[in-house]
Amino acid sequence: MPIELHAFDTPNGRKISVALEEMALPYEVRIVDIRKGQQREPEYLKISPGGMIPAIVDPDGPGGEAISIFESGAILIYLGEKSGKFWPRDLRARIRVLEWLMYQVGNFGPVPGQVHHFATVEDEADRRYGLERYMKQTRRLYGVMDLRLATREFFADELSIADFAILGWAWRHPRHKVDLADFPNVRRWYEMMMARPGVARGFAVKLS
Ligand SMILES: N[C@@H](CCC(=O)N[C@@H](CS)C(=O)NCC(=O)O)C(=O)O
Repeated sequence: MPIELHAFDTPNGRKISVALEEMALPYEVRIVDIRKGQQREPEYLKISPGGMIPAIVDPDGPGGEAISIFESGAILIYLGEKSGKFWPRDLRARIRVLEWLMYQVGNFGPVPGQVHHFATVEDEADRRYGLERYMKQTRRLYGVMDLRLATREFFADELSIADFAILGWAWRHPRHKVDLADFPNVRRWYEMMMARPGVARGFAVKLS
C-alpha cells in the first residue's frame, strides 16, 4: 500500500515529495491546507501533534504494522532507511549526512522562514527591523553552504537526504530575498538538483 504524504505546497512539504520521487517509493498525497487551519484538526493532530506539515503514514511500516511520522528530518531518515537510498549505511558517511540535515532543520528553515514572515508585516519599523536581522542571518547560512559546496558536489559525500532537505528551502530563495548569483557554488548545486527528473516530479506534484 502506498505511503500517505500529508503536506502542503511549502518548503517542508516539498522536501518529502522530492525524496519520495527520488526514492521511487509509491505514495499518495493528502493535502493539509494550512491556510484553512486543517493542520490543527483533531484527526491530523493524532499523526502530527505539533499541528504542522509534513507528516507521513506508512501502512507497511516496521514489522508490517502501520507507522505515522512527523518532523521532516525524521521522515527523511525513515524513508532513507526504507528505500536504502540517499542514506549511507557507513557511520562516518551517515554522520556527514546528519550534520547537514540538522543544519537545515535547525537553521536553514527557521531563519529564512522569519524573512518570509517579516516581509508581510505591515508596520514599517517592525518590518525593517525583522528583515534586517533575519536577512543578515539568512545570508550567513547561505555563505556557510557556499563554502561547503566550493570543493564538493553535494553536502555530504554523495547525494543524500540532506540535499533534499536543503533544496526545499533553497527553492524559496526569491521569497527570502537571496540572489543565488551571490553564492555561485550554491547556485551550481541548485541548478544541478533542479535538473534531476525526480526532483522535477517532486516539485510538480500537486500539494495545494
Ligand atoms: N520542524 C518542522 C517544521 C514544519 C513547518 O514549519 N511546517 C509549516 C509549513 S512549512 C506548517 O505546518 N505551518 C503551519 C502552522 O504552523 O500552523 C519540520 O521540519 O517538519
